[in-house]
Order: sequence, then structure tokens, then C-alpha cells
Amino acid sequence: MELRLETPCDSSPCENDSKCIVNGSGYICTCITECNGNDYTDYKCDADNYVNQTCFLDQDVWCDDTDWIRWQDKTPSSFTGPSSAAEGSFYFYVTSSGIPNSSKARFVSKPLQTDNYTCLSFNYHMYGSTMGSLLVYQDNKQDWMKSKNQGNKWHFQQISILPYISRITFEALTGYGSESDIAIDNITITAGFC
Ligand SMILES: [Ca+2]
Ligand SMILES: [Ca+2]
Repeated sequence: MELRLETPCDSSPCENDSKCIVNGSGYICTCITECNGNDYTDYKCDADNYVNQTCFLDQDVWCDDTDWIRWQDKTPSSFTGPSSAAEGSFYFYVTSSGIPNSSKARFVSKPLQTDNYTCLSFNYHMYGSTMGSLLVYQDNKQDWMKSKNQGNKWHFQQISILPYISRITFEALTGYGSESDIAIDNITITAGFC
């Protein structure tokens, strides 16, 4: 009799030639090379469906000072933050209200499995006179940073992710006053160079 351990990938849940990789008690689908369709379904993070655990980003609970907040409509502070989401109804934001200046909130990706360039796309909103910084890391290396007031609007950003990078981190660094709400929304990773 063959003894066989069952894994979440045994039911072949991944479509369009994407590869199933066991991740804890669940799985992630990854598109290694040029497959079609919704291969990167699990490399999507929108605050609208975060409760369904389809987000590839997790709150850092060890190495930072505060958390990203899932929110809709205006943020509670005046003269900072978006008034609505970039896509859908919900977005994530970090507030400086009630916490020390220069506090960090990190969103860390689940392990990525890529052997080629991929493209990270996201919307960010950084409105406020005491705005801090938003940084993106590829593994432990800082790759992108935006600081200061970027106006009361959503911006679109794309960053090419190097092959074999296993971890993407978004880090918000709050400013020196209450007008430094930093928001992100609609985060995806797709195949190919940006
Ligand atoms: Ca945190
Ligand atoms: Ca959204």
C-alpha cells in the first residue's frame, strides 16, 4: 500500500498552466513562464477582497510599529488621505494620528516563485503637508521611494521585479504631523518586465 501525504495542491487548483506551490496550510498559484489568463490570481491584493484572504501581502507583526488599516471613504484626519478608493470601495492606509512620528508599517508578501521578470503595479495616495515616505523593497533591498506631499489624488506606479526575488515589502514611514496618511490600493504582480 502506498503511503501518500495529501497536500493542498493535490486537487490541481491552479489554472492556465500555472504551478501550484504549497504555502502553509494553503497554496499559491504561480506563473513561471508565459502562461495565459488569471495565473497571477493570488498575486493580487485589493482591500476590497482582503477578507477573503486573497491578498498576497501580510501585515508585519514583528519588525514595525503599526499596521496598515483597511478603510473606505475619507480617512478620519483632515487635509490628508484619500476621499475614496483607487478601485472598488476599500483601500489600505497608514495614519500618523495617535502614534509617534516616523513610525513604520510594513506589508510583506508571501513567498513569490518567479524565475523571470515580473511587474508590480499599484496605486498610491500621499496627500498631506507633513507627509512621510512610502518605500518598496525587493527582498531586503530598497528599490523605490516616494516622499513629501504628492497632492490629493491617486497615482499609478509600476516597478519591475527581478527574477528570483522572493519577497516584496511595502513600508510606510509616517511624517512629523497628523497630515501624513499614506494609502495604497489595487496591488498586482503580472508576468514580464514593466
Ligand atoms: Ca505592522
Ligand atoms: Ca480597492
